[in-house]
Amino acid sequence: MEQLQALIFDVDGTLADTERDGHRVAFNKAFADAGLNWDWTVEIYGDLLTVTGGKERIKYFLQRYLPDFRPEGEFESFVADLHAAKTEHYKALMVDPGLPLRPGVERLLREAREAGVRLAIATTTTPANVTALLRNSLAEDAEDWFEVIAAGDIVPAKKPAPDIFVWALEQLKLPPESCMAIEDSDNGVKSVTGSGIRSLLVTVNDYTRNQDLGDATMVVDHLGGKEQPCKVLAGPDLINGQVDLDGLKKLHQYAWK
Ligand code: XBP
Ligand code: MG
Repeated sequence: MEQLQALIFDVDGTLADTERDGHRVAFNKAFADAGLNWDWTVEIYGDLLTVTGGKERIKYFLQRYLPDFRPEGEFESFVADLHAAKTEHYKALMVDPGLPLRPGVERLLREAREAGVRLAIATTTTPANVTALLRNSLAEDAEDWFEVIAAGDIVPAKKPAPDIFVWALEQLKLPPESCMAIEDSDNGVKSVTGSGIRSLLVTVNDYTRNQDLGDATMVVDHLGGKEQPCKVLAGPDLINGQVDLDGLKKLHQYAWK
């Protein structure tokens, strides 16, 4: 049985609840700047989240909601430019007003660091967005906490494809048996499972709590803490109100028994 050597975190929806009040707002600001009367409401955005990747999400939106739309210039550069503008807005939102990390995230990251458990990120979002979130919501040097930051277009296929987790494992030089993934969504669960990682903790949020998270080892509402105990929504109840390193080590054994 391999010991737990590394935790690989998803970002959006896992480290922080970035979608509704972060990415969605940034997209709408970029649309307004471009003179487009597109409004991604909280509800529409919930549908659009079935597609990961901001550029891919814009294309999905057009195909599904505005199939006759034709930009003036070349389509791919129109999407790329719109997405680049959105990223600038997102980075600004991470500074003002900023977004808090989800309950228990900082506590668990600090505990893992102190115990020498290696940390990595595997996310579909643009690398600059990861930097903005980590620096403004965790610590100025928080990027250095993660040995590997696997993000965005670094791989050809985004979640639910396994590419981003496979790439993170390759950079860590670790087998799937030594790692646990922490995710928030069905696309993330499929990506993790496809990479061969079987230890999978899911922390749901408003957009993902009703998704099919079948292959997760355990599902919780958040990582919890003394003041804000978490609830186990599926899987073995190996924690007492908060997800800590001891609980994750038990979960890892359970996943690979
Ligand atoms: C979530 C995503 C990203 C973000 C938007 O990534 O699918 O596309 O919604 O970010 P994850 P970009 O849950 O894997 O962290 O616009 O930069 O893609
Ligand atoms: Mg996510």
